[in-house]
Amino acid sequence: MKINVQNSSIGMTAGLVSQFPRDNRPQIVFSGRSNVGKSSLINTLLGRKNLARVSSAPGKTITVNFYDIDKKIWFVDIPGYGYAKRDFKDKKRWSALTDNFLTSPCEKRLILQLIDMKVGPTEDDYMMLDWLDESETPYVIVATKCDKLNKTDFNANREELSKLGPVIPFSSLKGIGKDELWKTLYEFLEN
Ligand SMILES: Nc1nc2c(ncn2[C@@H]2O[C@H](COP(=O)(O)OP(=O)(O)OP(=O)(O)O)[C@@H](O)[C@H]2O)c(=O)[nH]1
Ligand SMILES: [Mg+2]
Repeated sequence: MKINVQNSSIGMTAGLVSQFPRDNRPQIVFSGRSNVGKSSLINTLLGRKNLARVSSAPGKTITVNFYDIDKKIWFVDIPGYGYAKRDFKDKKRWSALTDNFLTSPCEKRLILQLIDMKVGPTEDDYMMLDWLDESETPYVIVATKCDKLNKTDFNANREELSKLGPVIPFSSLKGIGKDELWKTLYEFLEN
């Protein structure tokens, strides 16, 4: 598969299950707590400045955003979890929408589980990883904002995270990890 990332656009912004696309395109899903760097990661992978909105107000939107990548795959930005200021009603809406998405049928779906490399895994991250293990959904851990760590902490935290699954350190700020992540995505898509 050859993907022309230049040919990408916002495909669908789904606030309701009925708005999810029903086709058999492979999906690359970006999951993680609010503010972990999901939108920045999507923009960096696509070499775009602002396709995915980088927010100054975290956790605002509760939609599943589908980015159409060269009419071949979907990049799926699911709403971030663990946003403290969200009220009960919004938390319910969040879990209903994301549960429905993650359990919706798809022939080929890889979850990129984003974990802030400096903060380390949160309770919510562990819950998500447990769910991924139990449901046998393939995933790769992307350790975001890796530019914030010195070499010693970088190595120590990579080691810790690798106990949870395959890890790719990433920095949208510095462009670190972009090639390695694309390589992993191609391997997934071609197998
Ligand atoms: N130092 C550093 N900061 C980053 C990096 N990636 C993102 N950020 C910053 O982290 C903040 C959140 O980034 P977003 O990409 O909007 O994160 P998000 O997970 O999409 O956030 P929500 O959609 O609001 O949940 C922004 O202030 C970014 O500038 C990175 O690689 N390094
Ligand atoms: Mg975002």
